Amino acid sequence: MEALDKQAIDILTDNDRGGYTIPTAGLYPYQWNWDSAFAALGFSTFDLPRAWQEIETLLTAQWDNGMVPHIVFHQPDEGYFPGPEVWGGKGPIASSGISQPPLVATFARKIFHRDEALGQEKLKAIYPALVKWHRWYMECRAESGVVASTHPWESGRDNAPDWDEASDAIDISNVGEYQRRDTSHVDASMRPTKLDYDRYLSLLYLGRDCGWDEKVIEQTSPFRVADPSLHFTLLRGHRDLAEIGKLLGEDVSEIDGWISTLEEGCKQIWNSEISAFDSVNLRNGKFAGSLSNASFLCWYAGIESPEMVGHLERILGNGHYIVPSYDPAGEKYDAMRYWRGPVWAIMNALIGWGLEEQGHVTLARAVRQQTAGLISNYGFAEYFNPDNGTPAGGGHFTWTAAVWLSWSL
Ligand code: 9WN
Repeated sequence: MEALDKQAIDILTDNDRGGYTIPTAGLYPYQWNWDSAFAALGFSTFDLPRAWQEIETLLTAQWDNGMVPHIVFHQPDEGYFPGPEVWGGKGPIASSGISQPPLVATFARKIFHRDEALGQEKLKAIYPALVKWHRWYMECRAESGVVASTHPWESGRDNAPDWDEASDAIDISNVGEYQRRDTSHVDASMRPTKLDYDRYLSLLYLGRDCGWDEKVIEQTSPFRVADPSLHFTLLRGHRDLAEIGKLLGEDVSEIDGWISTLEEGCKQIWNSEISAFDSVNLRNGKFAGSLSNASFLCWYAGIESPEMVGHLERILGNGHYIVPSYDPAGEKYDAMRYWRGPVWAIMNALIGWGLEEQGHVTLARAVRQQTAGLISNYGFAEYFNPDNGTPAGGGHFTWTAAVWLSWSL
């Protein structure tokens, strides 16, 4: 295990670009939002000041309206598309125009416990930015009481089956020619399709062309999908933010109100037809019918569900590595294609922590052991095939290394 610890530390160090960490060289040459939360957690196991710096750097990209972007383009790089000029972000640093699952408050609280004196000082400094970001989520994404994704990239689960039905409404006639870069780094069979990318770009242009005006986006975008990854991570994030606020002697009544709203909102993403948490298209009320790894983030959010326990036991019993990003029994299951099947160590970490906190000790142990087994047998890959463990996507991957180092935090 010591050799793997060293390898994981080397990955974080190699991917460090000075104050921020890239997910992996080539494929993802910028700072990504939820990747950085994991990077910070990983760094906190061997370099605490660097861990805080990762979060601080991310927050320097915060927009005036409170949004913390999903990609921060610190230095130009030809290897990624769409880059800063395509996005036309409105923040103090070149960035994308959407956010990503808000893990930072939760992870900052974990990092705080490694040195509470340093932690208290750091939390005090970042608390206002975190409150502003979470308020932006409540005002610009949670108008229905449930947290909506305005772009598949915002949820962090780009080509999940969750978006299929809702994406049919996206007009791609304005998209034109463009040159993808991802498929020059990774085999196209493991990535989203051309149609997926056309749709991603159409939504991007819609946001950019209205100057990222959230009201216009809410009123005109064909795509607004309430999604368990954003809903559960924000609910969990609010809980940790409230604890941070109390620690700092702040009035947290506004945050408590957000928690109640989102607890109530969980009912809206419960699909009784499949007895699971699911995504729902807010434009027509249709459920996606997708049991995904985000469905299993309920425990991370402090929400109990015997039915979800049942699903996880079934998938485990069928001999798959857990937790696949889409139900292997589902008709859209694709074991190597990104968020349509593969296992992601980061999602496993969130799910495993949630299970443990809610007292599902045996399942938590199974998720943890399988994740550790996948990494030790197949390396620090971006994701893994649930049928046989084959590593897929990018390698030398920051958040997979971070999961390896920080699971016990
Ligand atoms: C778009 C960096 C990111 C992750 C996402 C993952 C993938 C980007 C892409 O890589 O998305 O944001 O270009 O494919 O889906 O969760 O944050 O690792």
